[in-house]
Amino acid sequence: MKKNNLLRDILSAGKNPRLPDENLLLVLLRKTCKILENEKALIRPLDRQKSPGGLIYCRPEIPALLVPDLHGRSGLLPAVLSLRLAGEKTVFDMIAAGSLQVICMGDAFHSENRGMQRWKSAWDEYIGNYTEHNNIDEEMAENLSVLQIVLQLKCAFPEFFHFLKGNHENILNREDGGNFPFRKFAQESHMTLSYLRKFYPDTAEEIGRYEQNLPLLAAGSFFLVSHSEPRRFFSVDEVVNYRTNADVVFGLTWTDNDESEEGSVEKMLEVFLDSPLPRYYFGGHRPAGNQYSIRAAGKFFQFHNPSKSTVCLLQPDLHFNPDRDIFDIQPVPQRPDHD
Ligand SMILES: [Mn+2]
Repeated sequence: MKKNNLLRDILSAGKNPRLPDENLLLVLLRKTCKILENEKALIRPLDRQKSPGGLIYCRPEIPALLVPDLHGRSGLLPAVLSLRLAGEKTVFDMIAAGSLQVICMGDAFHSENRGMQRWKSAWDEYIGNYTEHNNIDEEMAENLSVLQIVLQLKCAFPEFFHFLKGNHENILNREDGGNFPFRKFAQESHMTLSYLRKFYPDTAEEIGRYEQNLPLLAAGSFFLVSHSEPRRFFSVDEVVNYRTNADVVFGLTWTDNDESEEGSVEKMLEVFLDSPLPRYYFGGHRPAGNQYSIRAAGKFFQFHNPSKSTVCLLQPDLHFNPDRDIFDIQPVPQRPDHD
């Protein structure tokens, strides 16, 4: 797809999320899996089975833009792509030119508080085996639009767009490999899966395959990024071999606030990185303060405010300054919220 058409497509999916065509989604999922299963060892070291491992290296010479948990917010990535950094090119043009990389911190699916009322109404639809399905349709239109945008970006710019696995990347409701079903206002995981089984019968398995191929940890020159704070210290070898180590998947996607073993962040920064600049670790997962929370003795910056569009820009060779580098962008207008 031509770059201009791709951007137009993404902006329109963000503004008006629709249930995508199943065949289109399957083509995108299979293409993305092929990319993820063949990422270069230089940027994604291979595990013992010769599959790309859980660690992805960012390009050290260009800035990295971190995007927190998406949770069905279809307007967030389009707003990121439309952003003009330093009043010049848009993020989309910079990714296309290879002068910027975007790293998403996981959790594409499931509106949370924003969709509380809708989840409650969707529960009745689920009980009725989705003979009625307006509410769940609306929820899934957002989730699948976000997924489609992520897949389109990964296919178009495989080396400049990365999406890390979050705890919500568990479409098949697995209770193994460090995964657990998600439940908040209803049985969100079960409802999502049974919706796909009914209306997109071939899609769930392919999303499952895609999710299992996502990396867990991104490393730049002076920073690390994962969905949640590390539960304990994980070595390079453990992270690379995550496909056969449930503890790593669980420990980098599910850690609650104050559940991280003391010193984990500091030790990982020391072992994974080699930079003269002060090193920092970034994550999302749990809603964090107004703009960001600081944990791990000032070394872990958590930013994820579901009612804001907060991003973080990390420039090479520039000392990280949270008040300058973590900022809100203008969201693209979306359908009205439900609570
Ligand atoms: Mn999460």
